[in-house]
Amino acid sequence: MTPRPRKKPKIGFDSGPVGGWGSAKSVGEILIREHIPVSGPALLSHQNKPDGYMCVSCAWAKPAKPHPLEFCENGAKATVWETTSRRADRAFFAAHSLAELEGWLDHDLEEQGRLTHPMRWDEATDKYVPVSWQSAFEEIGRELRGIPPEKVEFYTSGRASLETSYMYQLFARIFGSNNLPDSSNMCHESSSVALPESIGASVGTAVLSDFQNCDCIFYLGQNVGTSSPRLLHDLQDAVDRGVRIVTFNPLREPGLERFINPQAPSQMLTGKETPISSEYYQVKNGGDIAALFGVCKALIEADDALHQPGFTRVSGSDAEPDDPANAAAVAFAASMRAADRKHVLDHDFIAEHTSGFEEFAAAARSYEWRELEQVSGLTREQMMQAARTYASSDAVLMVYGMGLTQHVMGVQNVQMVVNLALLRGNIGKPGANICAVRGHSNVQGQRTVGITEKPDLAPLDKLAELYHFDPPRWKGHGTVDVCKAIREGESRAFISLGGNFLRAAPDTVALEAAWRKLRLTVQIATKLNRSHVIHGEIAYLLPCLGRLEIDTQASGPQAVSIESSVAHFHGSRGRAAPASPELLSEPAIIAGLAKATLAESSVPWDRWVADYSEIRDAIERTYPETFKGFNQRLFQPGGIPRPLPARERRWVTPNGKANFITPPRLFPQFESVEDERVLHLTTLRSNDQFNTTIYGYSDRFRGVDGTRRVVFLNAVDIARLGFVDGDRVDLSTAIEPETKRMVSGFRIVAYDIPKGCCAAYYPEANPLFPLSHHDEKAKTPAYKLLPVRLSRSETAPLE
Ligand SMILES: Nc1nc2c(c(=O)[nH]1)N[C@H]1C(S)=C(S)[C@@H](COP(=O)(O)OP(=O)(O)OC[C@H]3O[C@@H](n4cnc5c(=O)[nH]c(N)nc54)[C@H](O)[C@@H]3O)O[C@H]1N2
Ligand SMILES: Nc1nc2c(c(=O)[nH]1)N[C@H]1C(S)=C(S)[C@@H](COP(=O)(O)OP(=O)(O)OC[C@H]3O[C@@H](n4cnc5c(=O)[nH]c(N)nc54)[C@H](O)[C@@H]3O)O[C@H]1N2
Ligand SMILES: [Mo]
Repeated sequence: MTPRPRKKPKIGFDSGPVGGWGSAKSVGEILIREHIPVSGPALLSHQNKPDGYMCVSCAWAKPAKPHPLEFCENGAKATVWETTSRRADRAFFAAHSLAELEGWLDHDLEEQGRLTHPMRWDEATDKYVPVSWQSAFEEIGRELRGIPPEKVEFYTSGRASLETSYMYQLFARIFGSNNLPDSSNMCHESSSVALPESIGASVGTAVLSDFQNCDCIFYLGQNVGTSSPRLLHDLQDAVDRGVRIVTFNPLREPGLERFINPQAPSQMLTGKETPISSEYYQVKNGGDIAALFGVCKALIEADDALHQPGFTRVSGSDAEPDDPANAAAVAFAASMRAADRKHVLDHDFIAEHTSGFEEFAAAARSYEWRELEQVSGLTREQMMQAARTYASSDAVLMVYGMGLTQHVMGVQNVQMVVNLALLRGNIGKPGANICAVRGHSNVQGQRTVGITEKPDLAPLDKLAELYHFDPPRWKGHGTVDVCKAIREGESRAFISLGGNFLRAAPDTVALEAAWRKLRLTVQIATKLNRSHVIHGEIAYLLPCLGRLEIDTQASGPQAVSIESSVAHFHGSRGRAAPASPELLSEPAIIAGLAKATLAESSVPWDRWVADYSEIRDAIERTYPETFKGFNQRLFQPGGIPRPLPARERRWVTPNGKANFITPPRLFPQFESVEDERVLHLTTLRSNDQFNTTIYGYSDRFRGVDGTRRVVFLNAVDIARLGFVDGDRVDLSTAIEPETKRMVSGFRIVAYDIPKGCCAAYYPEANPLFPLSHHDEKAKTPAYKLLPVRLSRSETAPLE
């Protein structure tokens, strides 16, 4: 099937609330478009149920007592996308050369449907041609044996199960490589670096019941309506209990404003909306450290005032007694006293559990409000108001997503959230915890079973003991290191367990050029994407079963498992018929590759594939405490909770304390910062995509239909820069001037976004991001803040 013609773009319409009839209609449309048989909707009734399958979209918690239909619009789309009746089969590949497919858009490639046969690229015809699994494994094994292990990359995207991921890391390590980059390197790596330093936990500490026990939620940089819509139910229930939701986001995201539950008939019929955020602070892109410092400053200074006789003055540097803002802080302190609160801060908690408070408090006091206002884009009164709400709440939950992690100062963003929580003991008590909303449905779990490039995070001694080999001890490549190694010609082979690395990673143009020089690319995938169309000298495309499909092995139908965003493990049993009889499961493919590659190993690969409960036993042997009773408890309603010491206020940090960590500055240092024509770009997901999988062109929440080549700008900036709404512009990177990075033909859309900021969709904007533009410590690409310039476009519209 050649790409379908597209509708004319429509921009600027009002979508109505998130959920509601718009959501129901959108699910109906995709069911029809993907030719889903009538059994499709029946399949959905098993989604996220204790005995069913775990959704392949986001990682949000699966409740013990699910709703009759425990899925959302985007979960339904993901299910439909995987169970489509369309096929990218032998006939499709016989009809299209890869040179031709290179000209296709992301949507058009995946829209061809499920891959059906193992394929090898044929140089003579420039086409993928069918091969047998056996010959594929043999040639890949032969090639890998000829390449030094440190030059082979074993990438994973966060969907593969715990069982598959455990086998994959074991294969890589027995082969001799710690090059185990993961999509997590582009996602929550900032949390994985920040949280251990701050509270001795590698993941968030929140569980589902915290949403029932909190009285306030701080909600930062996460787009719930699109990225984890089922979490809206928990927010809606919280709002109904009177919980206040304080949101920090540069864009006014409809999902954070109002919601109609599409599964509640009374709400659908009456149109009754629940307002979500009670306070909405449109912080500038990258302004969160300053905003949170403002909130902390207000709290600390009010607390200082409470401890002064008569408290007439706050202690901040710019707070004079007759300053009206000093009066506000004093009034804040007075209101705390009137409410019978002796302190604004929880001094007992700080003394018993934390370290670093004095340094942090001194930094907060010393910032001038003017500077905090300028960097955050918020007013002093807004930061004071957020502080008052915070101080008058007893259990505050901190929820955040990519808006905080994908930054040059992403680790410090996360640590600022923890600092704020620590001021009032808001960690490790019911309703008060840190909730890092994860992306992919098993991205958190992959790390839990050893997918990591950092040898100190993998149980290497245990693996050595169980499997009698000497695991590599050197530090492997994360995502940014891989891109660098490929560009420098150091990597020779890239094995990809899911994902669309070329489109997901930064600096697309340079990476695509270097990618073609790889000796070997092996893609284990369900659907065709650009990382398959561009390829190495020897290239394989290995199609696998999806999680929704029935996976029958020698011992019968198999189940797999995943870890949710709130650190619970869940079993998952596929229910749909496989897309093709030629497909192998991911564990079978990993075993096939391992057996063909490794001269010898004591791993019983075939036994594991015959019965996945044996892999789970092996996981339990490797991590006895975390996975205690794994097989027995696999389908326990609500999942198996993972032990997290920080939840019990046991801090597994070097000093045994929860640490206040003071960011060295408020904002990254960019050379271009003084140039008024430079805007700060953030990149977004539309409501009609899952990462680089573009379901369609309708981002109805933001009123954009029929195109993705848009740049959202404040109306004042549009006029200031001499443009009008609807103009076509080119965007170019305003740092690292030696290489010109540009994307062209983007349409300006006036939007409610702070002045000086702009936003565009990912992955279309990825060519703009230099590889070096990443978090200083975690190396997470800084996709949420890039200085750019806009110029009038000479390019014809490329929708
Ligand atoms: N439907 C759907 N669901 C998904 C995905 C998908 O693509 N589609 N992807 C999955 C994956 S892998 C992930 S990681 C998650 C991603 O889910 P999210 O964490 O929600 O990530 P994004 O959608 O990239 O953007 C998050 C929000 O951050 C805001 N933001 C941007 N810059 C800043 C900033 O500087 N400060 C603050 N405070 N906010 C900012 C944006 O306006 C946006 O609302 O979703 C998962 N779920
Ligand atoms: N500018 C910018 N760039 C970003 C981001 C951003 O916010 N802004 N976000 C980053 C983040 S958080 C992430 S996680 C990445 C992810 O980005 P992607 O690499 O796009 O992640 P996936 O959704 O895993 O990849 C989609 C592909 O996975 C394959 N697939 C689907 N299901 C399965 C399966 O069951 N098994 C296997 N083996 N393959 C399957 C399909 O072939 C599909 O084409 O992008 C990152 N890139
Ligand atoms: Mo992600």
